[in-house]
Amino acid sequence: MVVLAKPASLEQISIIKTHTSNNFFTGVPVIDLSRPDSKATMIKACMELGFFKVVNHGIPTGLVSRLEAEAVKFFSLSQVEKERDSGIHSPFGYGSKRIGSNGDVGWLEYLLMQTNRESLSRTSQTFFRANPDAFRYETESAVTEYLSAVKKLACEVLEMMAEGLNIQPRNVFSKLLMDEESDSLFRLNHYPPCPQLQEVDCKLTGFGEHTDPQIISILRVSMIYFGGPPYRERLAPLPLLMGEGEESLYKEFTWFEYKTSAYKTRLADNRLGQFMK
Ligand code: GA4
Repeated sequence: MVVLAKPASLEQISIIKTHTSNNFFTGVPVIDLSRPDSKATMIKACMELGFFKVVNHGIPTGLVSRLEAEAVKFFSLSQVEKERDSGIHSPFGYGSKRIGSNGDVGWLEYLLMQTNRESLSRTSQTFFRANPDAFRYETESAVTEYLSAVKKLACEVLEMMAEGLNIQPRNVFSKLLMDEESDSLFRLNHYPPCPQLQEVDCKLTGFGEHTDPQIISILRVSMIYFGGPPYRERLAPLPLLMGEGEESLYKEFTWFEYKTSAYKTRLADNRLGQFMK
């Protein structure tokens, strides 16, 4: 059976409505990892907002610029070249406008890769192919070196969180990313201008409103490392963090069960709803 998909159109994409900040929101908290109070400020940011920016994180800017340059080189290729083997490793590799298979669309193009060693080399072939053979190594080393640095940072942040919450052992969260079977992903997004909307001075959301289900998402510019647990891992509140007699609001489920059900729905859907007790 051959199914002809309708091309993604502009009407399907959500338009940004800029929020005017209210008196309570004073901006995204900045955590300076070189400061002795960074653990405490991080916990405060997690409790109040669940979102923060880290500075003095130790990822060399040279590493970020190298990978950005490789990404720019890839996205400047012709459409035919970029789409050469799209679909082979779906949903990984190159994609344009369509995010997932449930109708989410955005004004962006992207490269999506799995970060485990063997899967990385499989799911990043399109990216590496952007270069003539002799230079492929450049792209490959830019990706692997960046990923190893960002994973180290993700683990450091997760260990600071565990310590700040007095959870033992301190690698309770980071060991999930260190696990050989960690289901982590890497996404490189490119947001091209949208001429039709520029004419009417309207901004477009490159990527629709959504919630990432993984343990941690580390974003620079738009190169996102999604640190996820292994499939078999059960997701439940840590008993240590529950009050006496307090019960989880959700039924127990594994990361595999959650992911399988979530990825059948759209980005803005309430994906936890069906796991409520
Ligand atoms: C994985 C990482 C992010 O959480 C996400 C996910 C998105 C979704 O939740 O709908 C995707 C998934 C993620 C990978 C492939 C596509 C898109 C579901 C899916 C089947 C928000 C993203 O950027 O890609």
